[in-house]
Amino acid sequence: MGKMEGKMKNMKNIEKNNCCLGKTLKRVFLISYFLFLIFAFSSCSGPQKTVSVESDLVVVGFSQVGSESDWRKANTISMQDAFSAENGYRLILDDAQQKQERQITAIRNFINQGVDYIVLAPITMEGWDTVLTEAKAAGIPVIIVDRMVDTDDPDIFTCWVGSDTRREGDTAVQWMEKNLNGPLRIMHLQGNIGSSAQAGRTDGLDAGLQAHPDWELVFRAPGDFVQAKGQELMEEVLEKGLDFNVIYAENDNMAYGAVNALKNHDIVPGKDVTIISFDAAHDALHMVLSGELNLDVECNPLHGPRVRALIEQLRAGKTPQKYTYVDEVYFDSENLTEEIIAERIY
Ligand code: GZL
Repeated sequence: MGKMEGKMKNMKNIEKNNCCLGKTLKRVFLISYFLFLIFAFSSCSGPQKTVSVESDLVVVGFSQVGSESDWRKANTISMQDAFSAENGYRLILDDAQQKQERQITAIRNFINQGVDYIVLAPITMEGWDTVLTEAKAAGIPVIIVDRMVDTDDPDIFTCWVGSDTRREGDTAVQWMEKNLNGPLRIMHLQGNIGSSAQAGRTDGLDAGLQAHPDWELVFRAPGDFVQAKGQELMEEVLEKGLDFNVIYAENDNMAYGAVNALKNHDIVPGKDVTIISFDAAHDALHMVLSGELNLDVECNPLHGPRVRALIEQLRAGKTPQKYTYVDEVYFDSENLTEEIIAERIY
């Protein structure tokens, strides 16, 4: 074989070897690339949730009234924050859209699902004995939050946390006695009829009417704690030409509606007519500062941490206090500042 041929053959051998080497390297690259992809995708899904992680969470079924007001929305957020997965809970939230029958159905669903705890914000006081007895028979503790249930058997629920709405009504009447002179002609916007929130605030006003012969109730109707209904009732009173100088609105959202109607009739809210409200939600407190509302009695919705504390006592085998009332204040132009509003959560 001549030198050239020899060189050519060597060249070919080198080429062949290079070619094999190239194929080998390509194969190694492809295999390692696929191995990389498999690892990457399997690890980026994060820690694999196993059933045991889910089943470690304490399951709380929460039957909520609805989303009718600023208060209710703040209450729901407070419950969701308190019963988060990070805190070791899974919250099943049911919004009853203001219907008791939906709450009763939700509680039965919670029983069938075998939740660990049931929390009920009852839209009205009556009508809970049957379904809460079923929950008790299923061995599921029931915590009542916010409004009260009316029952002959208080053992059908474990404990309650909420506001003393009669005290709220009395606070409003005391403020009226101190700050309003002369005959009062009162227009009364009530919340959900039959709810303990409405009953307490109405009873407070009725006690004031009883004690003051120069206080007259010129109009009373349920606005269901809803802004649109508050405005509608205010329009009705204005169209009837009723003579009033005080509006007693059982929550801020109905007060917002009344203020809108007054403005539509060139009546200056808080000046031409005194406006009393309840809840002390953020927007309402700004209206107290601006003078559109004259008094706002606080009703604190931040029950999430309170209900969680009760459940954690139960989980620790302790017996919580049967009834826990939250402390509340009132706001008017004398005691309210922007700083106070800025510090408040809702
Ligand atoms: C009060 C709560 C009431 C609020 C309203 O405890 O039940 O329901 O005052 C809400 O704003 O709709």
